[in-house]
Amino acid sequence: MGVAAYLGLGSNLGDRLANLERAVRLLARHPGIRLVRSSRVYETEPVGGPAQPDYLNAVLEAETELSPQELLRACLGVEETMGRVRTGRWGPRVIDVDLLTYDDLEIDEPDLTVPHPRMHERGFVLIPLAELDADPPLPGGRRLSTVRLAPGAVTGVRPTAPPLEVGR
Ligand code: GSY
Repeated sequence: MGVAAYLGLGSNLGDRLANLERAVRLLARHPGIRLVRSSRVYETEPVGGPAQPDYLNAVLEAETELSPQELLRACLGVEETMGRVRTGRWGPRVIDVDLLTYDDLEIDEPDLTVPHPRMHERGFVLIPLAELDADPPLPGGRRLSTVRLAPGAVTGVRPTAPPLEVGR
């Protein structure tokens, strides 16, 4: 029995749904990762950065034997395999694979902060995550019931496709 982790997926370039599906296949192929469930797929207005296309976002529940650092490397490996070009921190991308939570651990290292430090401000993370977990780990021990979202953070988040097939 591994540790439960949530991963955030996002894409706003090319065939966005195909990109999410490919990321799922690549993650599922990793021997230390078992994908348990996916949220539905949401079309979401971009948050931050330059004018850019709308995203598709989803959240995956995983069970893993990997350490948080190994799981992060696996996520970055998927981005690399899919040819993500880093056009700046907030720019458009073929795929983004974020490690959102790892068990109930709070990690604050130069390359890894868990829970993801901005996840509680982002409707495109919280709405799909809430489908999978009514009380997920959030930064600083916050509870979902006390989170205040910015105006528009939720209205820009629309369900558009069923959960990604995780192959169980
Ligand atoms: O943090 C992931 C990349 N990203 C996203 C995203 O995935 N969805 C939306 N709606 N806006 C975003 N801005 C950035 S950066």
